[in-house]
Amino acid sequence: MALAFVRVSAISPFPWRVRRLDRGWSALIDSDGHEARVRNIGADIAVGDYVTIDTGEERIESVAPRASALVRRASFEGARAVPHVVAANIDVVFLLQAAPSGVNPRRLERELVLAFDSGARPVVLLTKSDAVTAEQIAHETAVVHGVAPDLAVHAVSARDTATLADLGPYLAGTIALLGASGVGKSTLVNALVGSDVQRTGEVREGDQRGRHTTVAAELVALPSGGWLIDTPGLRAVTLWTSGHGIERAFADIFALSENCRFRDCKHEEEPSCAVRAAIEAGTLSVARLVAMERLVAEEAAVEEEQRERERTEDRRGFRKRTRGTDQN
Ligand SMILES: Nc1nc2c(ncn2[C@@H]2O[C@H](COP(=O)(O)OP(=O)(O)O)[C@@H](O)[C@H]2O)c(=O)[nH]1
Ligand SMILES: [Mg+2]
Ligand SMILES: [Zn+2]
Repeated sequence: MALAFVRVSAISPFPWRVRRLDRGWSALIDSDGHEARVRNIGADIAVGDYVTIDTGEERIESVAPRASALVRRASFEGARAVPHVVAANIDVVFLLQAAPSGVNPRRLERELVLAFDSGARPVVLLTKSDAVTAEQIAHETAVVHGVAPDLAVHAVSARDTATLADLGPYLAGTIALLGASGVGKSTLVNALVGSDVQRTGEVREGDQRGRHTTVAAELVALPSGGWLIDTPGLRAVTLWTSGHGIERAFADIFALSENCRFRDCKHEEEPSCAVRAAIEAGTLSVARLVAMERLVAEEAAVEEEQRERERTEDRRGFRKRTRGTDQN
């Protein structure tokens, strides 16, 4: 393993980094490449967190404030919104789209909102470039720029490592990978790391039933000194409450709506609606507007659930105080 390249500063007040989470346990790694396995008692931690542990190396004592975090909604159980921090302290989010099957603008928009909200920089990778022509790459790049004109786009192939040279500037930091199942995330991780650290679709196809497949996110050390976080099993990317992710991912629509006559224009029946005018002029697609409205609604639902939960917790807190005991 390329442990000698771990970049956590030796003088950091948080010398350990969470490499992976297992049920109730964390696998940690320090700047010297030492590994530790500690309990997660009461600690709210995520892969990528910087932490301190007790001298007995048994449990996590404290967690550094996160510089960035990729957060999605984890659970629909009982209609309760629960956040899931997929990766913490990331610099870049690679959004993978397979060039042969074509960019999925709706998925890209959704992942872009998540990436912008994380605080990290989104970068699009058109994968499996060996399987398409230069014309197809140009076309798919245009599709990406139709979603977000300023995004960096790189065509890469795990089968042609020369294409990976473009990614060099990103590889000193911590990178999270997002993309639909089968786009080539694990194959890319293996190509960048230079060994088969992640299981890929090819392996899985030959699997016998019942054989364990890893589904947990995991920090993988890069020879360049950075880190990659593959996110296997992250099929549905459901939004958590958004900061400005939606505004940034749909900056064109937000800019247009500045010119609607009414500040609270719903872009439906209102007169002098700049958004509908753009749709009629063919400069904005209805699908994109609908996609944005869906994401706005999704985020609003999470926020409403959060408010409801806070109200419930306030009531419980009040009951507790008046009774003086915690009954359950
Ligand atoms: N032609 C080609 N196929 C690729 C490339 N990268 C991945 N694949 C194939 O795509 C499939 C899915 O890859 P995998 O890495 O498991 O995707 P994941 O589900 O996103 O982790 C596998 O059959 C890979 O061999 C590539 O660069 N070129
Ligand atoms: Mg995979
Ligand atoms: Zn409008």
